[in-house]
Amino acid sequence: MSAAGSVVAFSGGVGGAKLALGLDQCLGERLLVACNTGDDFEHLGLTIAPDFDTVLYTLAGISNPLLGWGRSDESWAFLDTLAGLGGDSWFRLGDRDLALHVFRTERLRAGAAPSDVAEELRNAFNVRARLQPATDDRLRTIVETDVGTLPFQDYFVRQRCAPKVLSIRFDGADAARPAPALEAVFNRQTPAAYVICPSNPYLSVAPMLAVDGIRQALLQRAAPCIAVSPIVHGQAIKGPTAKIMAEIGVEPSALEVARLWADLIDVLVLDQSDAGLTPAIEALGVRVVLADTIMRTTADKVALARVVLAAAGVAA
Ligand code: FO1
Repeated sequence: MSAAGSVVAFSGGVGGAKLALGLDQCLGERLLVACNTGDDFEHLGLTIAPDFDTVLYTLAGISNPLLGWGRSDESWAFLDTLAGLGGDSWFRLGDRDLALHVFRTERLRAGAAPSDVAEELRNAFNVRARLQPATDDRLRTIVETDVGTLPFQDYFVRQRCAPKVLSIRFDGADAARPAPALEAVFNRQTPAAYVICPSNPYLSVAPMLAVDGIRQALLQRAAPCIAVSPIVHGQAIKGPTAKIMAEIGVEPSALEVARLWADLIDVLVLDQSDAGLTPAIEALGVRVVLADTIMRTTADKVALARVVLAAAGVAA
């Protein structure tokens, strides 16, 4: 990837992947997407990296349009058969998706690094942008809840985010380093911009920012960092962001997102419907750009990506 005009985007799963797709259409190989690995887990003997896979399938044009995660054109013979045997079927692995998990698990077992496997998958699926796990080191999101300590997928999928969140921690983050491709961009090249995609700030972005090398890169950035608020008019576009914010005692609003990231970002892209928050956010030293941030179509995703790139002064 040439450094000139390159953009590093940070993404969680479904919401972040939508903007990543828009950025990919604008930038192609000038884009490097760092994917959250806090959701990764071992299940049925397989290593599963849901946010990476969601971004991969989305950029490859084969994501499940209804679910946002998993593949389109999916069949469920494996899962149905497993359920019939009394096996664990709460985490829905489709037949085609399963092949990817088997491939990744085998490659890791053979000694490949997660970021090498990511590159192999990106090539296999003909994705133009570079996709990388935020870190090759083990990092796991753990949710302390009113029903006990839950690994992320137990909280998110098995218990459908129903337990009340008390706190969230990222096991392994202290020792984790950015994936090598990210470190190279941070240290040897200067990207033209950083982008924080509209992903859950607490569950999807925070695990990446908990990696010191990533947080420091943003704190000491020589290029603008543009975030898109995942909160629109007090509601999460998708998922439990607003519920979690209420549970940990902060008001679900884009203003809180700006407070959380004030020292890491230069611009917060807000939905038009949140225009009233502009003065309070700009008082934090964060410039506001208003846009239509709800992305339904590919055209919406590209349009929002163009707004983000314009805010960063990057040619699309
Ligand atoms: N999310 C669900 O809500 N239910 C599932 O059964 C589920 C299965 C699944 C399988 C593969 C994959 O890559 C992702 C999957 N997800 C599922 C999404 C996953 O839990 C993500 O961690 C969340 O969407 C948060 O980004």
